[in-house]
Amino acid sequence: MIDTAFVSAEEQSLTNRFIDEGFITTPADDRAGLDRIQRRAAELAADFLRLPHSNDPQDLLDNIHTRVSVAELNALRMHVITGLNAEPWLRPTYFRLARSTIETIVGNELCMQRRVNLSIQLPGDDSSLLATHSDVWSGDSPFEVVVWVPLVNVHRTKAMYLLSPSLNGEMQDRMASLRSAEELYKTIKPHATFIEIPYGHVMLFNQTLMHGNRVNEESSTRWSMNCRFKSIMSPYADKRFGEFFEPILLRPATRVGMQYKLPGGFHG
Ligand SMILES: O=C(O)CCC(=O)C(=O)O
Ligand SMILES: [Fe+2]
Repeated sequence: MIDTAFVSAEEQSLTNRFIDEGFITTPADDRAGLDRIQRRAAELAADFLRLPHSNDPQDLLDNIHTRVSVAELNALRMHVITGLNAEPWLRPTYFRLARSTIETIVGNELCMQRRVNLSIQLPGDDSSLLATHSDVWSGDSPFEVVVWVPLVNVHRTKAMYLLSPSLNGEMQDRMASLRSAEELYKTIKPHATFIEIPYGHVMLFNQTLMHGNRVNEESSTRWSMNCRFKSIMSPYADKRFGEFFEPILLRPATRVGMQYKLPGGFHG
């Protein structure tokens, strides 16, 4: 057991939340940065739909289902996320939204996913759902966390669900006897929470826990972004250093150590 005398009361409280609940929601560290991302997403969506730029980006995003069909949705999503990832400020800004929480939960020598992802879920649309999963099942390392950022208010089925850490192991053990993704969802449903997050807040969650989404039964559209972070020196799975992940913070002592060569004649 780690001696808790080495962490502040605030860090200990975040640690307990992450371990016990599997997620932390908190106000964005950089609200102006979040507003900039939201505004740019709305501009890109308006460009795709040949609409004038709105001075109420959140309203445009929430009500995009009145302007786009399910058939056009993926093209819209690709246009917006390609445009956002093309902004040199996107990733540093995204990091700043949750920097203090990432540093407490993950560390301060960090890799970040190279491309930030975007989900758009129109009310009633079953074409872009993510069935119950853990990211670790598809090549992510259990040392990674996800920073998940809604661009609109999310609650109930407009949000994503996460299984409680206290039940994840037991549910994984039961999986072998289940026949379908839907059966898995039905099994975990009583223990899964749809995480309500108001715009302006961000979430960091444990992606080793089962999670996913359902048909959005609310009356407005969900827009959310997600991006993975891990400690540079922690083990990698299929999502490789330099391909999927890029170092964003490496401390000078580590750089010195990585570059150091013993003088000739020494055999370390
Ligand atoms: O946004 C969602 O509903 C699910 C996101 C997800 O699976 C992830 O970020 O790993
Ligand atoms: Fe996931």
